[in-house]
Amino acid sequence: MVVPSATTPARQETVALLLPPPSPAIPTVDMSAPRGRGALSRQVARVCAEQGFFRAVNHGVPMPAGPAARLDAATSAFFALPAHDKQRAGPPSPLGYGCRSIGFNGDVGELEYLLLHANPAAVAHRAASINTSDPSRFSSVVNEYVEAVKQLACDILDLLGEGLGLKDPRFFSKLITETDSDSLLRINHYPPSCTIHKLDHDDKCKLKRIARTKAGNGGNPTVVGGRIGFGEHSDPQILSLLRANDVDGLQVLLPDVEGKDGWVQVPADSSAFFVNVGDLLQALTNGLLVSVRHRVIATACRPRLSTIYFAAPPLHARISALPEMVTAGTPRRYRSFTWAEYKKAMYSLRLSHSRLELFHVD
Ligand code: AKG
Repeated sequence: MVVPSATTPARQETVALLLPPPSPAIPTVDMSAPRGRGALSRQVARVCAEQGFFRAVNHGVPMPAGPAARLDAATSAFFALPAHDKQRAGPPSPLGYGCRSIGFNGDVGELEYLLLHANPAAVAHRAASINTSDPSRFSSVVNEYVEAVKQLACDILDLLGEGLGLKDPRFFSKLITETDSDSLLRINHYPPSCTIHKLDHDDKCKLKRIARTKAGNGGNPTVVGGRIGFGEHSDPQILSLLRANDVDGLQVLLPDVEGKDGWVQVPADSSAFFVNVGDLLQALTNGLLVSVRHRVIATACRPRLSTIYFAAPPLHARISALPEMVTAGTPRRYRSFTWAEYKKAMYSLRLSHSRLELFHVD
Protein backbone atom coordinates (compact mmCIF):
# COMPACT_ATOMS: atom_id res chain seq x y z
CA MET A 1 0.00 0.00 0.00
CA VAL A 2 1.39 3.44 -0.88
CA VAL A 3 0.77 5.93 1.92
CA PRO A 4 1.19 9.56 0.84
CA SER A 5 4.09 11.34 2.51
CA ALA A 6 3.13 14.42 4.52
CA THR A 7 6.29 16.06 3.32
CA THR A 8 5.46 16.00 -0.39
CA PRO A 9 5.33 19.65 -1.56
CA ALA A 10 2.38 20.57 -3.74
CA ARG A 11 1.01 24.03 -4.45
CA GLN A 12 2.95 27.25 -3.64
CA GLU A 13 2.38 30.50 -1.67
CA THR A 14 1.19 31.59 1.73
CA VAL A 15 -2.29 32.08 3.16
CA ALA A 16 -1.32 34.36 6.04
CA LEU A 17 -3.93 36.85 4.84
CA LEU A 18 -6.64 34.59 6.14
CA LEU A 19 -5.42 34.19 9.69
CA PRO A 20 -7.01 35.89 12.67
CA PRO A 21 -4.55 38.08 14.56
CA PRO A 22 -2.78 36.58 17.60
CA SER A 23 -4.93 37.40 20.57
CA PRO A 24 -4.01 38.75 23.97
CA ALA A 25 -7.04 36.71 25.16
CA ILE A 26 -5.00 33.56 25.86
CA PRO A 27 -4.84 33.39 29.65
CA THR A 28 -1.46 32.66 31.20
CA VAL A 29 -1.13 30.83 34.49
CA ASP A 30 2.11 31.01 36.45
CA MET A 31 2.31 27.56 38.04
CA SER A 32 4.95 28.72 40.55
CA ALA A 33 2.07 30.32 42.51
CA PRO A 34 3.59 33.77 43.09
CA ARG A 35 0.40 34.85 44.92
CA GLY A 36 -0.03 31.62 46.91
CA ARG A 37 -1.78 28.31 46.24
CA GLY A 38 -5.28 29.57 47.03
CA ALA A 39 -5.05 32.33 44.41
CA LEU A 40 -3.56 29.88 41.89
CA SER A 41 -6.32 27.30 42.37
CA ARG A 42 -9.01 29.97 41.96
CA GLN A 43 -7.30 31.26 38.80
CA VAL A 44 -7.04 27.76 37.28
CA ALA A 45 -10.74 27.09 38.03
CA ARG A 46 -11.76 30.46 36.58
CA VAL A 47 -9.88 30.14 33.28
CA CYS A 48 -11.07 26.55 32.83
CA ALA A 49 -14.66 27.74 33.32
CA GLU A 50 -14.36 30.83 31.13
CA GLN A 51 -12.09 29.65 28.31
CA GLY A 52 -11.30 25.98 28.92
CA PHE A 53 -7.76 26.77 27.81
CA PHE A 54 -4.62 28.39 29.20
CA ARG A 55 -0.87 28.72 28.80
CA ALA A 56 1.02 27.27 31.78
CA VAL A 57 4.41 28.84 32.50
CA ASN A 58 6.94 28.04 35.25
CA HIS A 59 5.42 24.56 35.23
CA GLY A 60 8.42 22.69 36.59
CA VAL A 61 9.03 20.37 33.61
CA PRO A 62 12.64 21.06 32.59
CA MET A 63 12.67 22.06 28.94
CA PRO A 64 16.07 22.65 27.29
CA ALA A 65 17.94 19.58 28.55
CA GLY A 66 15.18 17.48 30.07
CA PRO A 67 12.67 14.84 29.02
CA ALA A 68 10.91 17.19 26.57
CA ALA A 69 14.11 17.81 24.61
CA ARG A 70 14.94 14.08 24.58
CA LEU A 71 11.46 13.19 23.33
CA ASP A 72 11.61 15.87 20.61
CA ALA A 73 14.97 14.52 19.41
CA ALA A 74 13.67 10.93 19.31
CA THR A 75 10.41 11.78 17.51
CA SER A 76 12.09 14.19 15.06
CA ALA A 77 14.50 11.39 14.15
CA PHE A 78 11.52 9.10 13.53
CA PHE A 79 9.69 11.61 11.30
CA ALA A 80 12.90 12.15 9.30
CA LEU A 81 12.94 8.47 8.27
CA PRO A 82 11.91 7.41 4.76
CA ALA A 83 8.14 6.83 4.44
CA HIS A 84 8.46 3.04 4.15
CA ASP A 85 10.35 2.87 7.48
CA LYS A 86 7.72 4.96 9.24
CA GLN A 87 4.96 2.79 7.85
CA ARG A 88 6.29 -0.14 9.87
CA ALA A 89 4.65 1.61 12.86
CA GLY A 90 1.30 1.94 11.06
CA PRO A 91 -1.37 2.01 9.85
CA PRO A 92 -2.98 3.60 12.91
CA SER A 93 -5.41 1.31 14.70
CA PRO A 94 -5.95 4.15 15.97
CA LEU A 95 -2.58 3.76 17.76
CA GLY A 96 0.63 3.82 15.75
CA TYR A 97 1.90 5.89 12.85
CA GLY A 98 -0.55 7.74 10.66
CA CYS A 99 -0.23 10.07 7.74
CA ARG A 100 -2.99 12.53 6.77
CA SER A 101 -5.86 10.28 7.76
CA ILE A 102 -7.23 11.01 11.26
CA GLY A 103 -9.61 8.51 12.81
CA PHE A 104 -11.85 6.11 10.91
CA ASN A 105 -14.44 8.42 9.38
CA GLY A 106 -12.73 10.25 6.56
CA ASP A 107 -11.11 13.16 8.45
CA VAL A 108 -7.82 14.27 6.94
CA GLY A 109 -5.18 16.82 7.84
CA GLU A 110 -1.80 17.92 6.52
CA LEU A 111 0.25 16.04 9.07
CA GLU A 112 1.81 12.79 10.09
CA TYR A 113 1.69 11.54 13.64
CA LEU A 114 2.44 8.89 16.21
CA LEU A 115 -0.33 8.00 18.62
CA LEU A 116 0.85 5.97 21.61
CA HIS A 117 -0.82 4.51 24.64
CA ALA A 118 0.88 6.13 27.65
CA ASN A 119 1.10 2.87 29.58
CA PRO A 120 4.80 1.72 29.74
CA ALA A 121 4.03 -1.85 28.60
CA ALA A 122 2.16 -0.53 25.54
CA VAL A 123 4.99 1.90 24.77
CA ALA A 124 7.54 -0.95 24.92
CA HIS A 125 5.41 -3.04 22.56
CA ARG A 126 5.05 -0.19 20.03
CA ALA A 127 8.68 1.00 20.31
CA ALA A 128 9.95 -2.05 18.44
CA SER A 129 8.30 -0.83 15.24
CA ILE A 130 9.18 2.85 15.78
CA ASN A 131 12.87 2.67 16.55
CA THR A 132 14.19 -0.62 15.26
CA SER A 133 17.81 0.08 16.26
CA ASP A 134 17.17 0.97 19.92
CA PRO A 135 13.55 0.36 20.98
CA SER A 136 14.36 0.28 24.69
CA ARG A 137 15.95 3.76 24.53
CA PHE A 138 12.88 5.03 22.68
CA SER A 139 10.58 3.52 25.36
CA SER A 140 12.54 5.05 28.19
CA VAL A 141 12.49 8.51 26.57
CA VAL A 142 8.69 8.29 26.11
CA ASN A 143 8.09 6.94 29.63
CA GLU A 144 10.25 9.61 31.22
CA TYR A 145 8.28 12.32 29.37
CA VAL A 146 4.93 10.76 30.26
CA GLU A 147 5.89 10.65 33.97
CA ALA A 148 6.80 14.37 33.89
CA VAL A 149 3.62 15.51 32.11
CA LYS A 150 1.39 13.18 34.14
CA GLN A 151 2.73 14.88 37.29
CA LEU A 152 1.94 18.30 35.82
CA ALA A 153 -1.55 17.12 34.80
CA CYS A 154 -2.16 15.86 38.36
CA ASP A 155 -0.98 19.18 39.83
CA ILE A 156 -3.36 21.09 37.57
CA LEU A 157 -6.26 18.73 38.32
CA ASP A 158 -5.63 19.04 42.08
CA LEU A 159 -5.61 22.83 41.77
CA LEU A 160 -8.90 22.56 39.88
CA GLY A 161 -10.36 20.34 42.59
CA GLU A 162 -9.36 22.90 45.21
CA GLY A 163 -10.49 25.91 43.16
CA LEU A 164 -13.90 24.31 42.60
CA GLY A 165 -14.21 23.46 46.29
CA LEU A 166 -14.68 19.71 45.73
CA LYS A 167 -15.21 17.48 48.77
CA ASP A 168 -12.32 15.37 47.50
CA PRO A 169 -9.99 17.85 45.75
CA ARG A 170 -7.94 14.95 44.38
CA PHE A 171 -10.92 13.30 42.69
CA PHE A 172 -9.85 14.24 39.12
CA SER A 173 -6.17 13.36 39.52
CA LYS A 174 -7.04 9.96 41.01
CA LEU A 175 -8.87 9.09 37.79
CA ILE A 176 -5.77 9.57 35.67
CA THR A 177 -3.33 7.86 38.03
CA GLU A 178 -5.17 4.52 38.15
CA THR A 179 -2.81 1.79 36.89
CA ASP A 180 -5.18 1.00 34.03
CA SER A 181 -5.74 4.63 33.01
CA ASP A 182 -6.27 5.03 29.27
CA SER A 183 -4.10 8.13 28.74
CA LEU A 184 -2.44 8.67 25.36
CA LEU A 185 0.53 10.53 23.94
CA ARG A 186 0.26 12.01 20.48
CA ILE A 187 3.12 13.51 18.50
CA ASN A 188 2.12 15.52 15.45
CA HIS A 189 4.49 16.59 12.70
CA TYR A 190 3.19 19.21 10.25
CA PRO A 191 5.34 19.74 7.17
CA PRO A 192 6.27 23.31 6.19
CA SER A 193 3.33 24.78 4.37
CA CYS A 194 4.29 28.15 2.92
CA THR A 195 5.68 26.34 -0.09
CA ILE A 196 2.56 24.30 -0.47
CA HIS A 197 -0.24 26.67 -1.14
CA LYS A 198 -0.75 28.53 -4.37
CA LEU A 199 -3.91 30.59 -4.58
CA ASP A 200 -5.70 29.86 -7.81
CA HIS A 201 -8.16 32.16 -9.54
CA ASP A 202 -11.12 30.82 -7.51
CA ASP A 203 -9.28 31.30 -4.20
CA LYS A 204 -8.46 34.91 -5.12
CA CYS A 205 -12.12 35.63 -5.93
CA LYS A 206 -13.13 34.08 -2.61
CA LEU A 207 -10.54 36.20 -0.79
CA LYS A 208 -11.98 39.37 -2.33
CA ARG A 209 -15.47 38.29 -1.26
CA ILE A 210 -14.22 37.60 2.26
CA ALA A 211 -12.59 41.03 2.49
CA ARG A 212 -15.90 42.59 1.40
CA THR A 213 -18.02 40.59 3.82
CA LYS A 214 -15.64 40.40 6.80
CA ALA A 215 -17.74 42.75 8.91
CA GLY A 216 -20.73 40.49 8.42
CA ASN A 217 -18.70 37.41 9.21
CA GLY A 218 -18.44 38.12 12.94
CA GLY A 219 -14.70 38.60 12.45
CA ASN A 220 -14.20 34.85 12.20
CA PRO A 221 -11.34 33.66 10.05
CA THR A 222 -12.23 31.74 6.93
CA VAL A 223 -10.19 28.77 5.92
CA VAL A 224 -10.69 29.27 2.20
CA GLY A 225 -7.36 28.47 0.61
CA GLY A 226 -5.87 27.57 4.01
CA ARG A 227 -4.61 24.12 4.87
CA ILE A 228 -6.20 22.27 7.70
CA GLY A 229 -3.38 20.73 9.71
CA PHE A 230 -5.75 19.21 12.24
CA GLY A 231 -9.47 19.91 11.91
CA GLU A 232 -11.72 21.53 14.47
CA HIS A 233 -12.51 19.31 17.46
CA SER A 234 -12.62 19.10 21.22
CA ASP A 235 -10.50 16.55 23.07
CA PRO A 236 -12.61 13.74 24.51
CA GLN A 237 -10.47 12.96 27.59
CA ILE A 238 -10.16 14.79 30.94
CA LEU A 239 -7.30 17.19 30.33
CA SER A 240 -4.77 17.72 27.51
CA LEU A 241 -1.28 19.14 27.89
CA LEU A 242 0.17 20.35 24.61
CA ARG A 243 3.74 21.41 23.98
CA ALA A 244 5.03 22.48 20.59
CA ASN A 245 8.11 23.96 18.95
CA ASP A 246 8.19 27.67 18.13
CA VAL A 247 6.01 27.33 15.03
CA ASP A 248 2.49 28.81 15.10
CA GLY A 249 -0.58 26.96 13.91
CA LEU A 250 -2.82 26.24 16.89
CA GLN A 251 -6.12 28.12 17.08
CA VAL A 252 -8.78 27.94 19.79
CA LEU A 253 -12.44 28.93 19.70
CA LEU A 254 -12.85 31.39 22.57
CA PRO A 255 -15.68 33.65 23.62
CA ASP A 256 -14.81 37.24 22.77
CA VAL A 257 -15.59 40.24 24.93
CA GLU A 258 -19.13 40.37 23.54
CA GLY A 259 -19.66 36.71 24.39
CA LYS A 260 -19.57 35.51 20.76
CA ASP A 261 -17.15 32.71 19.92
CA GLY A 262 -14.26 33.50 17.61
CA TRP A 263 -11.13 31.67 16.45
CA VAL A 264 -8.02 32.96 18.15
CA GLN A 265 -4.47 32.26 17.07
CA VAL A 266 -2.32 30.89 19.86
CA PRO A 267 1.17 32.42 19.60
CA ALA A 268 3.78 29.65 19.75
CA ASP A 269 5.72 29.33 23.00
CA SER A 270 8.05 26.37 23.12
CA SER A 271 8.75 26.84 26.83
CA ALA A 272 5.11 26.60 27.88
CA PHE A 273 2.42 23.94 28.09
CA PHE A 274 -0.99 24.71 26.61
CA VAL A 275 -3.66 23.12 28.75
CA ASN A 276 -7.16 22.37 27.61
CA VAL A 277 -10.23 21.00 29.31
CA GLY A 278 -11.56 17.82 27.69
CA ASP A 279 -15.13 16.56 27.26
CA LEU A 280 -14.98 14.31 30.35
CA LEU A 281 -14.08 17.23 32.61
CA GLN A 282 -16.98 19.18 31.16
CA ALA A 283 -19.29 16.24 31.96
CA LEU A 284 -17.86 15.69 35.48
CA THR A 285 -18.39 19.37 36.31
CA ASN A 286 -21.90 19.38 34.80
CA GLY A 287 -20.85 21.89 32.15
CA LEU A 288 -19.15 24.35 34.50
CA LEU A 289 -15.77 23.78 32.83
CA VAL A 290 -15.75 24.00 29.05
CA SER A 291 -14.11 21.59 26.66
CA VAL A 292 -12.52 23.98 24.22
CA ARG A 293 -12.70 23.50 20.44
CA HIS A 294 -9.40 23.91 18.66
CA ARG A 295 -7.68 23.23 15.33
CA VAL A 296 -4.37 23.63 13.56
CA ILE A 297 -4.10 25.73 10.42
CA ALA A 298 -0.75 25.18 8.79
CA THR A 299 0.80 28.30 7.32
CA ALA A 300 4.39 28.37 8.53
CA CYS A 301 7.53 27.87 6.47
CA ARG A 302 9.01 25.55 9.08
CA PRO A 303 7.69 22.21 10.32
CA ARG A 304 5.55 22.24 13.45
CA LEU A 305 6.18 19.49 15.99
CA SER A 306 3.64 19.18 18.78
CA THR A 307 3.25 16.65 21.57
CA ILE A 308 -0.01 16.22 23.42
CA TYR A 309 -0.60 14.19 26.55
CA PHE A 310 -4.28 13.25 26.83
CA ALA A 311 -5.01 12.42 30.47
CA ALA A 312 -7.82 9.85 30.64
CA PRO A 313 -9.43 7.55 33.21
CA PRO A 314 -9.59 3.74 32.90
CA LEU A 315 -12.04 2.43 30.30
CA HIS A 316 -14.42 1.18 33.02
CA ALA A 317 -14.51 4.55 34.87
CA ARG A 318 -18.04 5.86 35.22
CA ILE A 319 -18.43 9.52 34.34
CA SER A 320 -21.26 11.42 35.98
CA ALA A 321 -21.49 14.95 37.26
CA LEU A 322 -20.09 15.30 40.79
CA PRO A 323 -22.88 15.82 43.36
CA GLU A 324 -21.53 19.25 44.32
CA MET A 325 -21.88 20.35 40.68
CA VAL A 326 -25.59 19.51 40.50
CA THR A 327 -27.95 21.97 42.15
CA ALA A 328 -31.58 23.03 41.81
CA GLY A 329 -30.41 25.83 39.52
CA THR A 330 -28.04 23.62 37.51
CA PRO A 331 -29.76 20.25 37.04
CA ARG A 332 -27.84 17.26 35.69
CA ARG A 333 -26.94 17.97 32.03
CA TYR A 334 -25.47 14.64 30.94
CA ARG A 335 -26.47 11.08 31.62
CA SER A 336 -23.90 8.86 33.25
CA PHE A 337 -21.60 6.88 30.93
CA THR A 338 -18.35 4.94 31.02
CA TRP A 339 -15.22 6.17 29.26
CA ALA A 340 -15.41 3.02 27.09
CA GLU A 341 -18.95 3.99 25.97
CA TYR A 342 -17.84 7.52 25.22
CA LYS A 343 -14.85 6.33 23.19
CA LYS A 344 -17.07 4.02 21.17
CA ALA A 345 -19.40 6.93 20.35
CA MET A 346 -16.41 9.10 19.48
CA TYR A 347 -14.96 6.56 17.04
CA SER A 348 -18.27 6.40 15.21
CA LEU A 349 -18.32 10.17 14.58
CA ARG A 350 -16.40 12.74 12.56
CA LEU A 351 -13.70 14.72 14.36
CA SER A 352 -15.73 17.94 14.54
CA HIS A 353 -18.83 16.34 16.07
CA SER A 354 -19.96 17.74 19.43
CA ARG A 355 -20.03 14.29 21.00
CA LEU A 356 -21.25 15.32 24.44
CA GLU A 357 -24.59 16.23 22.85
CA LEU A 358 -25.28 12.51 22.47
CA PHE A 359 -25.22 12.19 26.26
CA HIS A 360 -27.38 15.22 27.04
CA VAL A 361 -30.29 14.65 29.42
CA ASP A 362 -33.36 15.72 27.41
C1 AKG B 1 -4.70 17.02 18.62
O1 AKG B 1 -3.80 16.24 18.26
O2 AKG B 1 -5.75 16.65 19.23
C2 AKG B 1 -4.54 18.46 18.35
O3 AKG B 1 -5.40 19.23 18.69
C3 AKG B 1 -3.33 18.93 17.65
C4 AKG B 1 -2.84 20.26 18.11
C5 AKG B 1 -1.44 20.53 17.60
O4 AKG B 1 -0.88 19.66 16.96
O5 AKG B 1 -0.93 21.60 17.86
